[in-house]
Amino acid sequence: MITDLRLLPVLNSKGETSVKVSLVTDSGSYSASVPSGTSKGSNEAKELAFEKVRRIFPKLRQKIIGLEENPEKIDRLLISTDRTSNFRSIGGNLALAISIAAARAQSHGNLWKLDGLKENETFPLPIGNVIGGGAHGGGTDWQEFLLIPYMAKNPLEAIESLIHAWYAIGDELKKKSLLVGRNLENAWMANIDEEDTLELISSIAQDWHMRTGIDFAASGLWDGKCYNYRKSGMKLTTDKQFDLVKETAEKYKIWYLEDPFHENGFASFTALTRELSKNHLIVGDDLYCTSLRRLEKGIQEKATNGIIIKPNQVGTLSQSQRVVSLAHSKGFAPVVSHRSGETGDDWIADLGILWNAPLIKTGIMGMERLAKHNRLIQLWEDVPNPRMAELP
Ligand code: 2PG
Ligand code: MG
Repeated sequence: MITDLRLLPVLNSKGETSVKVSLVTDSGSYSASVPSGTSKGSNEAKELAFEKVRRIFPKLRQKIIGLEENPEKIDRLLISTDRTSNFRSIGGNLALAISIAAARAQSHGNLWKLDGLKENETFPLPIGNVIGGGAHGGGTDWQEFLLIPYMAKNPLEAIESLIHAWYAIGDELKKKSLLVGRNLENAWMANIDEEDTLELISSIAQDWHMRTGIDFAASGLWDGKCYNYRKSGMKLTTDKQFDLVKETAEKYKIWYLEDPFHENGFASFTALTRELSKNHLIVGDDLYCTSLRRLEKGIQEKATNGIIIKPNQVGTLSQSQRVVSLAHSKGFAPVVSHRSGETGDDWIADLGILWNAPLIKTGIMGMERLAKHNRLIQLWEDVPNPRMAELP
């Protein structure tokens, strides 16, 4: 039974005050902190400022104390108390902190086995962000240039190779006097355009036997008519953006393509998926916002073959879980993801295993990112019959 529930402020990696909840049951105390994004989709659950959450919290606390630690039931209570479609009243951030703390309580702190043990536990391959731009900071308009150590035999090998590649890229940028610093996710910021970035990451990916990816975060470029490239002054129509994305993917063999079009550009996604899905993973992030309704539309329109899962885009674990199940059943790869404003909490690592996700976006450096890697590294030692995910 839940005997106490506390709300605590916690600073995230952007220095903002985020929500942490600590839930006490007869068996112990379980907490959860929630992250915050920068390039957010307009269909995400509403995040409320900590002071507002503090005012709302007592009412919820009263309803939850005395209940069993049944996460599904608690999620239903959160949804019915809120009474809006996007957690406008109680905040998606507060809802998610409670939802995860409850699931942690139910699984005695081992979220990865919330649904019981599987015969084999599959560990997701990490996607590391090496060079940044867009809203996260950096020289390019595209937000993230990514590496995937798809041949890694275990999480330690995967993260070690990402760290080596990250250093190698930093050294190269320094040598050419292009390095500016690190951005929100500790990806390198440099005086470098898209093309030179692609050349650099392609050669590093080859050296380290990795696949490459891009998160275009193209909603940030879209003004309702065109995709605006602020650095080069280029303004691309939908058709021209499509050509650029396709050419880039083919010329540089970019396997992973996230949000190449704006959040309502379903038709562009469908056209790209029709042409590239055999050899590429086309992933919707702002496109779906971890919403079941939007994924249903994506399935119907064959918009992508992958979906980013960010529980704070929707507000509870059970809603996220339903999106993951639907994605799996339709052959869409679920990619569990961090946010640019992360706390030291590591629950996405557990969710990657629990949900059988082939990939996890975690970033590389910074303790808030390494916390997730460390959790995967440690679970690899503890979990019976672990195996790494394999990519097609
Ligand atoms: C993204 C994320 C994480 P943000 O766009 O995929 O890298 O960024 O949290 O700012 O939405
Ligand atoms: Mg994204």
